[in-house]
Amino acid sequence: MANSESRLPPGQRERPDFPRFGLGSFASRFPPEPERMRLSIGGKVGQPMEIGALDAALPRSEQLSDFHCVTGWSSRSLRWGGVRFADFHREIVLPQCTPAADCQWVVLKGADGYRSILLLDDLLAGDVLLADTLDGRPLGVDHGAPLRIVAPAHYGYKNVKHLSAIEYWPDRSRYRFPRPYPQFMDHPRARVAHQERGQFFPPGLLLGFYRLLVPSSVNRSARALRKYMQKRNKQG
Ligand SMILES: Nc1nc2c(c(=O)[nH]1)N[C@H]1C(S)=C(S)[C@@H](COP(=O)(O)O)O[C@H]1N2
Ligand SMILES: [Mo]
Repeated sequence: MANSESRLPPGQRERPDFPRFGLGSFASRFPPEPERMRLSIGGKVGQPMEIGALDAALPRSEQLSDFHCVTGWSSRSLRWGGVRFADFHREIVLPQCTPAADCQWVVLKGADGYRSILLLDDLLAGDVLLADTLDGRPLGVDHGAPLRIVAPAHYGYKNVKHLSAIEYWPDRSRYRFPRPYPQFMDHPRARVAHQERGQFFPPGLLLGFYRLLVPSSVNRSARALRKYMQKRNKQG
């Protein structure tokens, strides 16, 4: 497992903190009801379904993992809690929704309009969580309340926050990286160890460009969060 003694993957630099992070317009987007879990399971399935809580019978899991944003920053040894995606898939999705046998891809959608896609095989890895706690506390709106994907072997942009839908599909034809992100930013697998940062351009070039965006994106995300919290506090 990733820990503080292990070396960082290629191109990554450690940050002492774990900032809220969203590029472009996503810095100032929030889910309408971050305290309420509503997760739909769909796509090419026999029976779509909507759930309002993780089944209490599913085994809970805690893990320490490093988090790697494609823009080059990493936060180390984050303590996530939740349910393994593999357990959820096997215990809930397979028996109750029956995805078609040829569904290799899974689209993950966030309640803020964000989305990403991963191979089902990648999501079934033992360190992929449907996480609802960080550091032993329920996820805050900054880090994906009420539920997010944690897939440590994949760049941050695959780790969808505010998870609202999981869709099973045979191919990637129904999926598009959310606007205003250009397609080159979206690698189908985005494995950190292989520096699959994006498409069409070499990873070093993307990284050089991305690094320039980090300070302003971190600031913008933090400012938007402060504004959001002020508004919420006023509303009571
Ligand atoms: N719903 C949603 N999920 C998202 C994003 C987003 O803007 N919205 N940004 C992605 C990116 S680029 C990164 S690096 C991580 C950041 O997670 P954090 O804000 O908890 O640090 O979330 C990813 N998941
Ligand atoms: Mo990111």
